[in-house]
Amino acid sequence: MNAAKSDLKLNTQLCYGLLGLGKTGRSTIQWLVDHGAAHIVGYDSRENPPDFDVLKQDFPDVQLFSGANGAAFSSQPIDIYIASPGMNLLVEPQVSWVKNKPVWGDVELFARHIRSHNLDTTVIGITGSNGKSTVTEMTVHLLEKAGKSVVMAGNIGTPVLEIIAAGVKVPDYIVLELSSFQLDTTHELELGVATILNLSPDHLDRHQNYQQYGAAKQRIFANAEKAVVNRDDIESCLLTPGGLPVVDFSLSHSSATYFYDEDSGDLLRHDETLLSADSLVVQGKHNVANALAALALVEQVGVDPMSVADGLADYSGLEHRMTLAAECNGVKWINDSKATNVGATLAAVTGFDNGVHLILGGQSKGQDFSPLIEESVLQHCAAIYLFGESAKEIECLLRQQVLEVSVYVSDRLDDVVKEARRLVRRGEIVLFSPACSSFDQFANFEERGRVFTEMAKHSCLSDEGVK
Ligand code: UMA
Ligand code: ADP
Repeated sequence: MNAAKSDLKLNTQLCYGLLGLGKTGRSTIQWLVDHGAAHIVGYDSRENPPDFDVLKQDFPDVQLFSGANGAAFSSQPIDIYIASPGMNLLVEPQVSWVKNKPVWGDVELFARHIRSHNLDTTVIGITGSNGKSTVTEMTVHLLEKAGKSVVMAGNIGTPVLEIIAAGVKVPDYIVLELSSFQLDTTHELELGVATILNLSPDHLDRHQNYQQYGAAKQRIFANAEKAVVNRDDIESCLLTPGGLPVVDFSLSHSSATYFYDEDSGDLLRHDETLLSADSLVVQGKHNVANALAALALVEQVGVDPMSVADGLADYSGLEHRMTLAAECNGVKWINDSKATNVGATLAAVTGFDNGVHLILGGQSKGQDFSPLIEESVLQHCAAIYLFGESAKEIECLLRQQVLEVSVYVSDRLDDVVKEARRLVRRGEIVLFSPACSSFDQFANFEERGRVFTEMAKHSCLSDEGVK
């Protein structure tokens, strides 16, 4: 049941305790200050969080603590904690601090503001294990094509409070990409339409178990008016509550409203052709599913999909997701560094026929890698290269069976790239789709993708290597 509007107004007399002082923490402090909060304190578990000095200078009235100064922070008279998504609330000392206290995220402040101020906008919420950013951008693209004003925010990169800052015009639509971490601390978000695009294991180092991860995602429907459902993904389908008006999409079930007809190569709404899959710039079947999802989402918020569908042909995709890094001597080098879980890598590998030289590795996040070594996946691969923290674990799994693919292991990405260059043959593909997060060796997946792209280009500049 929704809280009364009057209860959703910011209580400026309370003490707000911010957990995490990254992008989200900073934008939350700014927003709370702008809206008259009298008492704000903040903490980051990192000894020296990025731009800490600048933050202190910009907000001299906000008490900020970091690293070992947690005890001083937690002794403040905090009424409500506002947690950044990167802050793990299941470990000490955070778990003790927040016990018996309300915990919100920036999305909760956003939701309360929209409702208590009756802002005239429709909010669309997108979550899922993979495809969130792509579907978020595609949805924005379609709404813009329909002539609407639209802004996107959330996990895609812009903290949600920045888009409702004082003086910023409220758009017709707000498209939010929401992570499980953000949903975990969100309670009152009203959405015109919500979707869980798919569900596969991810972030199991941060959620108690897979069920809790799914439960976090399911919170997206708490106050949603409508839903979009992926008919091909039983797990996310099961998380969608009955009783919501649903539009579904599928790559394999022609009974779904939005369907990809493999015979004709067209994306359909029932029997009507919307556009041809060939006209999409973004590659792979999973991106056809993403396009269907975006079309279903805009239909659910009152836009005629027929009149805007061809707009998807201009959508060129995000970097580090199945991006062509280099091409030479008949070999394509693909950068899919954003594949930070097994589900994303499965979609990438199985999207090719065969001859894939697959590079995997990084931080495991507690994942089970066994789906990657199924015969149905390995049949697409010519060789597998493993690097980084999880290399040994994946290697041990692979070596449990008789392999027809060669396996090469090194701690270092440059070593495995050199080996791939030596082994790859004309007509084959080098696919960098690591299935792991990047933090063991890189600042983030973007840096990892840039490093791989440089290595791929360098390999191409050299004459030797590809036969
Ligand atoms: N951290 C600490 N101690 C703290 C706070 C953070 O060590 O006290 C670490 C975290 O473990 C993390 C980093 O600092 O490694 C940043 O965490 P944060 O919560 O401060 O991050 P922000 O800079 O505020 O960015 C967050 C989202 N980050 C995370 O969820 C980790 C961004 O999603 C999001 O774009 C941004 O808010 C705006 O909403 C990034 C992300 O990696 C892209 N998301 C994960 C994913 O997509 O897999 C969920
Ligand atoms: P997210 O924001 O959920 O991480 P992205 O659109 O950034 O999703 O894509 C992340 C990774 O998942 C990329 O490797 C991409 O190729 C892959 N991917 C994108 N859409 C899907 C999908 N529908 N199913 C499986 N993998 C996908």
